[in-house]
Amino acid sequence: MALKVYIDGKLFPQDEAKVSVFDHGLLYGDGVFEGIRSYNGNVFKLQEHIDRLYESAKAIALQIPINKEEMQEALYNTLKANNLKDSYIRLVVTRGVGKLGLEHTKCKIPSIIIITDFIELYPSRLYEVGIDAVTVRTIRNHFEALNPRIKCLNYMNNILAKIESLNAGASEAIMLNAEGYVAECTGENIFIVKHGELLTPPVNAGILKGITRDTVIELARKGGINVMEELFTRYELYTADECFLTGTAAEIVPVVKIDGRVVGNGKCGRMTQSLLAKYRELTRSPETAGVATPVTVKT
Ligand code: PXG
Repeated sequence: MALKVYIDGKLFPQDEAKVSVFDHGLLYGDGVFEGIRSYNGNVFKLQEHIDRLYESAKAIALQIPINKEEMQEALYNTLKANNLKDSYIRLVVTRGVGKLGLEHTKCKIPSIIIITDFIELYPSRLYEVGIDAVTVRTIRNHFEALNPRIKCLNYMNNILAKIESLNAGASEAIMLNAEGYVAECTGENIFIVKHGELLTPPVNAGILKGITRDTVIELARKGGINVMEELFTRYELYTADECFLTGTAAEIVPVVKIDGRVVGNGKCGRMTQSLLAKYRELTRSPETAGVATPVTVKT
């Protein structure tokens, strides 16, 4: 069955879900988005994702034409129309249709797009054997140029980094900031473990304030683990006991090699394993999985 896609208040079969070539989202990457997951009908951290979407929009002076409650309702209706319980949800707000030229005021009405799709899970082996990452030359956008806290439609900075890592034969790129401190990966935040403590770059390192990152910090602290949000360099990466990445799609992925240096014992570390188990429990148990979809959906 064809998926139905929400565009500006209406649902379209996926083949007919189209936007104008004059939309500034396409022409300039002018817009914002969120990537969200639902687990067994529960949308995980929905309020946090919606809040971040509206803050990203505010930061680029884009006024979303519907309020947060209406956005939530539109999202649920789209999930319901597609009968999806475990899904990947993409909320997109573009600047809308305008004339050629950068002036955002030429675009009168922002467009809202909601895609709900089957989630393509990462191979389970990846969570056991881990991934190989490299640090790349492409630095993360400087916060004074384009603050990485804004989850905007222009991902070229991240794509260039990803290309570098793939060319180097590694599956993920670790991006540094303009000062040479570790920032984040192309679509995930980064953590290291050293002497039983967790270390992750602070938001002012110039990163996206990941919702999975925040969840992992909370889970770790609840479990009595000391978590530090501090700047660190490649040296700390190379000498870490464990390293893992966090993101909505990937959840928690172990990194076992960085720039050819084996991390820890070269396998998924114990703290990574335990946090992944806790994260899975949190997302998959109905009491903690967040907002339940107020609709009946098929398994
Ligand atoms: N950093 C960057 C640059 C990201 O794009 C994260 C960190 C992790 O944030 P969350 O809030 O997910 O823990 C991201 C997230 C997509 C897609 O469709 C992208 C992300 C998440 C889900 C889907 O490309 N990026």
